[in-house]
Amino acid sequence: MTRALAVVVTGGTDNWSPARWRDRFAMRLPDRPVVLLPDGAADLAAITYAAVWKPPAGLLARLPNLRVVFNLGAGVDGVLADPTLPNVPLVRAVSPDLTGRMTEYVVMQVLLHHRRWFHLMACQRERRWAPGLQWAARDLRVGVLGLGVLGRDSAQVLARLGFQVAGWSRAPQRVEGIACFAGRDQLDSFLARTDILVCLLPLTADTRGLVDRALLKKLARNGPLGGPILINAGRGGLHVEADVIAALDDGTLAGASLDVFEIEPLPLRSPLWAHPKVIVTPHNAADSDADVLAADVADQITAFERGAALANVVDRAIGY
Ligand code: NDP
Ligand code: OXD
Repeated sequence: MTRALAVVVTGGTDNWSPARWRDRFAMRLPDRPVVLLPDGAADLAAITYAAVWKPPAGLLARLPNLRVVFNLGAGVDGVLADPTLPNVPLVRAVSPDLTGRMTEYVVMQVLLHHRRWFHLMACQRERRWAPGLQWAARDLRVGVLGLGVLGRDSAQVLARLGFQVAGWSRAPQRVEGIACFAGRDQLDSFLARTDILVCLLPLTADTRGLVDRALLKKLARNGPLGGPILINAGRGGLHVEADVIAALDDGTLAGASLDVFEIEPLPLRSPLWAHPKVIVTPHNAADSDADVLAADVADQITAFERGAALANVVDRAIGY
């Protein structure tokens, strides 16, 4: 058996150009074939590993000797949505590089709202010298939905900056300096003490549509920002976009930073593009780095073939 690696990267340019990923893997795994799929001429029976980003449904099922699927992002909702996904271990991306990038994004967005970026930019456009009131970080309560690899790091860095930080997870957690809430029973208390809601949950059957109008109404309304703020860098399916827009329009939300959307790319017709209270970014809060991930996957393959257990294997029953 040749033990080839298939690279399946769909629909990307720039960072997600398929050839770019194929080249990085070929550099890291010089002793084995690295093939870019779909490729009509490829020997599918020789493929034992697949490194994937948004693989077309049904493609992985055509690899009869597949042993491991490595997802090139942290979120696996797209891969798990394929009903024909072979029953082999699914490994997701976890790396300090990815975590650091997400923490940069979350901290940047929290600071933009905290330091009144919309107000300052409006003043600059109008040549108006109007510093206004600026409160301290300790006056703001940030709540992070999802206290996993990414949420925990963002929460801890925000806490070090002085914000009052809480996190919400499925199972109870202990994170130093963070007020930890868990499960649906504690969700309302978590929301009631939150001025800025950061969403870093995986998209699962349990979390889809969680951030809806009813949830947004439960956020704190007595903070210094004039209303709560939503930052979603998890997945677009976590929020109900029509509810978010309605909440922005009627003042339930004072602002939002959205990196992920129900439909991506965000359709041109979406009012979010030009909404005066919204910062839109194109699902690049934390890009996967091809050099870092190719090295991580190559290391995992080497260790796996020596008999070691794979790290960061997804629990398919719970969906993350
Ligand atoms: P993890 O799996 O490490 O953490 C997930 C967290 O969510 C855990 O704390 C988990 O709880 C919690 N959670 C899951 N389901 C529930 C639930 N039903 N109720 C309460 N809490 C729940 O994931 P990561 O931190 O690595 O990544 C999070 C997500 O970020 C990814 O799934 C992906 O969608 C998104 N992402 C977005 C990127 C972007 O560029 N926009 C880049 C990278 C990731 P528990 O601790 O109890 O298990
Ligand atoms: C990821 C992502 O899941 O980029 O890593 O969204």
